[in-house]
Amino acid sequence: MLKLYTFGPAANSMKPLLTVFEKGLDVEKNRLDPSKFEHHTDWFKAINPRGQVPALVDDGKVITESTVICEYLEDEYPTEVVLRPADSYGRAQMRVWTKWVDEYFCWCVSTIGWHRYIGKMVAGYSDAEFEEKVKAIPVVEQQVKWRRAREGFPQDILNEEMRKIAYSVRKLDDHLADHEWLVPGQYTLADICNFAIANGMQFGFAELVNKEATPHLVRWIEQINARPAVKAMFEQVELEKLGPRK
Ligand SMILES: N[C@@H](CCC(=O)N[C@@H](CS)C(=O)NCC(=O)O)C(=O)O
Repeated sequence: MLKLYTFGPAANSMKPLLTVFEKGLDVEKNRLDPSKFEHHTDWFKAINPRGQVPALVDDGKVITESTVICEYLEDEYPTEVVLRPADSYGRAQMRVWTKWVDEYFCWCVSTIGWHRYIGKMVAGYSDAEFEEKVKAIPVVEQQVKWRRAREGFPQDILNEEMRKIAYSVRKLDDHLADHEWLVPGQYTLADICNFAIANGMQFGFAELVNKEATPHLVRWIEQINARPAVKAMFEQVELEKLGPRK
């Protein structure tokens, strides 16, 4: 049976979760608790040496990288629900959007998310306990991010990330003004992967994402939330609770 490791329905973890629900695949879902640093435990690093979610295990084969997992599921598990265009040009358009979310959009939103939430999450640890946890993080850049979240990100970095977020939501809204979905004519992995980052911005970044400033982006977010598979996913995989250690 397929095994999927995630933090629950948010960010990169949401991409394969949505894909699995859209396709109706039978998958064992394993939810890791980031506040317990479960993704940096030896058992999980044996699955993904980078100590990051999501990760998929298919008959002993490990697949990492959220978008790659989604494409793998499409390749290996064809279903009536098809999440990629049939033609090469359509697929190319889809991959420009998935590449953009992986390399640009996800990172600026994620840095602000770390600034707002991860600092609070690790506040309950003493310095010595925190350093012990950081030592178990395999990716140096991630160690830096955990430290910055605890100490507070420099204001110039936060300003630059907010500028990129404002640019990103404008880009999405402008495109969606003329298109129902990101790739014209079909709901695809481009929508799933961008929605995984954009959903919730109407609350967390309400000054940027709202019915007046970005009506088309809000319409697209609502349209995706109304899909039966998306509703089922949210109902079945409750939101990961982030907060100080009890
Ligand atoms: N490029 C990777 C990024 C994975 C990633 O950043 N995962 C986050 C959760 S959204 C994570 O595991 N963060 C915990 C950490 O790095 O310590 C992907 O798309 O799967």
